[in-house]
Amino acid sequence: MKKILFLIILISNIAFTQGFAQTKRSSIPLQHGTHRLGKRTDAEMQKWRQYGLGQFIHWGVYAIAGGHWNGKYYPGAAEWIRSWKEMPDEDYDNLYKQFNPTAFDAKKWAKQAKYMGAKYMIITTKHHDGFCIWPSKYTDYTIKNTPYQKDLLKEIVDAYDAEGIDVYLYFSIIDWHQKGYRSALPATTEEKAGYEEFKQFTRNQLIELLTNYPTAKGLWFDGTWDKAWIEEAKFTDDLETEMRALRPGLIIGSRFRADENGKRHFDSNGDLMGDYEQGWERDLPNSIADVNGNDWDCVMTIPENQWGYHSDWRGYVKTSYDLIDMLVRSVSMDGNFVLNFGPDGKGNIRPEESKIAQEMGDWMKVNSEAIYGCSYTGLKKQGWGYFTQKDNKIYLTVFNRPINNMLHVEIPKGGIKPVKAYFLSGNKSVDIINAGRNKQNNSLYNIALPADYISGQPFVIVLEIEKSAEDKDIYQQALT
Ligand code: JFZ
Repeated sequence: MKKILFLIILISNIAFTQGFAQTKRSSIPLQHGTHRLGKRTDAEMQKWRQYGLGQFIHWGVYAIAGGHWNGKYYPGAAEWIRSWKEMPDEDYDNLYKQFNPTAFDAKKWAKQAKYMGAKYMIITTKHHDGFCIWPSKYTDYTIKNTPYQKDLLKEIVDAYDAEGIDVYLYFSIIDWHQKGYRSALPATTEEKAGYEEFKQFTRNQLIELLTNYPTAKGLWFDGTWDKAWIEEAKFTDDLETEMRALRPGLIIGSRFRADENGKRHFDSNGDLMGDYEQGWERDLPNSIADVNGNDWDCVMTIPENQWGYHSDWRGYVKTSYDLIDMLVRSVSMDGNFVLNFGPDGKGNIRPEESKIAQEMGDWMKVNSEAIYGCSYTGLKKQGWGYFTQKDNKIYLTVFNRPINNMLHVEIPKGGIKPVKAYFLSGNKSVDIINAGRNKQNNSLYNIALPADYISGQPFVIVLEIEKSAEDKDIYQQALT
């Protein structure tokens, strides 16, 4: 009897937890939907969640053109220049013969990224143009056939590994150089055969990358919006299974494949496909509600829409404080923030980017405790900045200092209570003023900044908390 009772409890517990994870799942039966419901809990993904800050690097032969051809300025994103009418395909496809990045120093890049505070990096192994920065044996259009010859990818992976920065491989499914590649469904028998070859080629390259660069932690896919690729739900699903079997722990975002109904990122049941949401591109969620409890990262450019090297940045160029704001904002909503760099054709990181890396690193040196391993607090967002949290410490990163020097904090009743507050830098303590309760009986506090405190940059106040029992002395709740 006891055993049966135990079993009933066990089963209902499982049903409850599974049911919880499945609340969003409707009953559409899918063969090629998500492989998993709910968040990954393994060590690799836990580590991913702690990164906070990452670096993206877009580097390829487009860096030689640098957003210009025949003296003309290309207004698009530099890495797309091959698609510009002013740039003949033939000219572009011969650029690799000049690719000789003599100033390239992977260790220097990795050291700079380390100083900036990046915990992971994403490198373009092959962008839409099809040029491979590793000596792929499946095509001649690679670094091996440039004057440089050496394996750039290996140099980069080794250098970042040495700095303890996890490497992720960007891979574009779009490949303008590959004969069989099509963006829309192939019509003729010949085209169909060509596309089959292209699929095999793509699979071979991915297996090659995973085999030859075994320390890479994951793949960052791009160019998967083509109709032709979307229609390949079975092939892409099988390929995902194969890659994951080859490399347990591998991390792949939601931008790899579509389900059998052509749904991308989220399958027909609304469930996330892949390990984290990969749709925040030069864009951030407004509030925690927008991320639906999923893991996510935001990839961001310093200028407007330039990923590869463009020698002439026009329009607004973000400052390090703009970017630090986005970083803290991302972490405050359980996301990672990834900042893009586009080195030039010689392998130099441009001065504007180096300056940003330096300034962000200077800030991180003092304040990274409010970033690494931190997560969403559940507290109501306030106008002065962002909350992040790790264990019993809540970090208040202040971007907009209130005119009355009071940092307002609202704590839901019966959960936690503040114990002390102090500056993260220098530990100087600050007063916590009890500001009563609001209509919902939440506790209100004002953290009082010293009026004579001056800071030229965003700063962090630590608020230590402890668990508090349900309050007995609450006022009668207002009736509405
Ligand atoms: C893609 C590429 O075309 C671009 O060159 C760059 O590599 C970037 C990181 O990725 O561009 C995109 C892809 C997706 C979106 C926007 C631009 N999106 O989902 O909004």
